[in-house]
This record gives sequence, C-alpha cells and structure tokens, in this order.
Amino acid sequence: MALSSERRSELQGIATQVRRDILTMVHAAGCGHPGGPLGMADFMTVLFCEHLRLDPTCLHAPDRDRFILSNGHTCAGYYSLLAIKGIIPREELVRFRKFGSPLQGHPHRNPDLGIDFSTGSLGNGVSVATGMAIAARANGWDSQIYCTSSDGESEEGQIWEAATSAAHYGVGNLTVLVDFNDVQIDGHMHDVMNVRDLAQKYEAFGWHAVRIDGHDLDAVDDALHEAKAERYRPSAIICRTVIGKGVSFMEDQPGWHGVAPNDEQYAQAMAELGETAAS
Ligand SMILES: Cc1ncc(C[n+]2csc(CCOP(=O)(O)OP(=O)(O)O)c2C)c(N)n1
Repeated sequence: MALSSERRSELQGIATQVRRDILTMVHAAGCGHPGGPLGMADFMTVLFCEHLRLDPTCLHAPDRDRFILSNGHTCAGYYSLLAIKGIIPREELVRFRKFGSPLQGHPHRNPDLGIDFSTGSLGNGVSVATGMAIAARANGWDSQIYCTSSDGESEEGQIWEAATSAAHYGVGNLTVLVDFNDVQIDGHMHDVMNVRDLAQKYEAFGWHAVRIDGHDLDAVDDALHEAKAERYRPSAIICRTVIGKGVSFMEDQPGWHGVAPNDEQYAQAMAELGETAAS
C-alpha cells in the first residue's frame, strides 16, 4: 500500500509541475489565485494520481469517482491536474480566465472535461458531494466521492448542515479534504475568524476525521486509503498546508491569496521551482 520511493519522487515531480502550471496560468491571465493551489498541490497530486478514478477512458462512465473543488477559487491546480491526466489539452491552460475558455476563474461544470460541478460560491460543495455519495450508493456503484474544502470555507454554516446530513446518511464513500493553511481572503484565520480544530468538529458531527501534514505525500496517501476503508462514516482529512508553498516569497503570505505575480516575481518563482522540477 505504501508509496515506493520511485513513485514518491515521481509524485513530487508532478506536484512541482502543478506548481509551475499554476504560476504560468495566473501570470498569463494577469489575475487569479496562486497561493491556495500552490499549498494544495501535494495533496491534490496524490488524490488525482493515486486515488481518483477519473481519466479519458472512464470520463463518461456513470460509476466513476467524482470530484468537487468546493474552494473553487483554487482551480488553477485542478486544471493543471486534469491536463496531466490527459483530459484537458495542455494548450488550454494558458487560456485560463480568458474570454471563451472553458477554464474560467472558478470551475464550470463540464462533463467533457471531467468537471463534475460548478463552484466558486463557497459553502456548497460538501452538500453536493453528499448528494452524489447518496446517489452512488443508491445505484449500487462503487464510486468514491471526493471534495475539497478549506479553513476559510469552514466559516460557512452550510458546511455543517452538509456534515450533519452526510453522517446521518452514513455515506462512507465520501471524503472531504480540507486545505487548512490558516489563511483566508482577509488575512490569517486566527485573526479574522478562528475556526479552531476542524478534525474535532467533524468528529463531533459523526465523521471519521484525521489531521495530517498536507505536504507529506505518504501521509496523504495513507489517509486516503483509510478513508476509503470507512464503510459507514464519511471522512474528513484536515490537511495542514502552507499557502504559497514552494515559492519563498509567497509562503504563509495572505497577500498571495488572489494576486498574479508580475514578470519579475514570475521569473523568480519559476527559477525556484525549476531547481526541483520533473525532467
Ligand atoms: C459565498 C462566498 N462568500 C465569499 C466569497 C469570497 N471569497 C473568495 S475566496 C475567500 C476566502 C476563502 O478562504 P480560503 O479558501 O481558506 O482561502 P485561501 O486559503 O485560498 O487563501 C472568500 C471569502 C466567495 N467566493 N463565496
């Protein structure tokens, strides 16, 4: 079950590629959200490349796994991974946020691109994912439903209505990965709105919940295996991350929540990532 050292270094290379794509897309668009997806790149890479059953061969299969990016503003990394999986043509990535592109600044549902739900208005994704999990079970499908959320999004009351329902209906096929970087749009969470221990909260709502280092590929992989083994409880994986991870001047800086790097910053960031990029 554990990642081999070869696979771990391949995944590290893919996560670096995702980070480079995020910067290239946001820089080309001149706007967007680089910080969040840079922090999520490691756990999203493990999810997409090791667990999520979504690729060009099963795109339209009703019983495939589903994915919802409930913190929709972090979509640059999501689109990069869809390209890495061969679902989105790579050349589309630089049209991110451009007029006419299917890759807008928040995900727009598109069955041909494997985008399972439109998000951006925070708070909705866990509810929709709960519905998908109930539907999959009712149809007898062996699908896992994955949904990301964030510490900032956890301020939304609807998250906790969904958490109540998911536990009530015992959807063991639902896994929520929460990006806990202690940052939201207006600053650090602990200054703006302290949501405290989200693992304890999910547990209190009847979920299986764990706290992990969201940059530790093995910890993410283990947590996803454990979540899949849960039959009757939904799972929450609280991933501790650093916003802007991988780019020295963006790390733990709330200012990089939603600003594009200028040419000089972009060059510096890409140089930093180049040192460890996949060949
Ligand atoms: C319902 C709703 N309210 C407000 C916003 C504006 N908004 C966009 S991102 C964001 C902060 C979300 O926090 P988090 O996801 O933790 O931010 P990050 O870690 O990506 O910086 C807010 C309030 C929104 N998209 N939807």
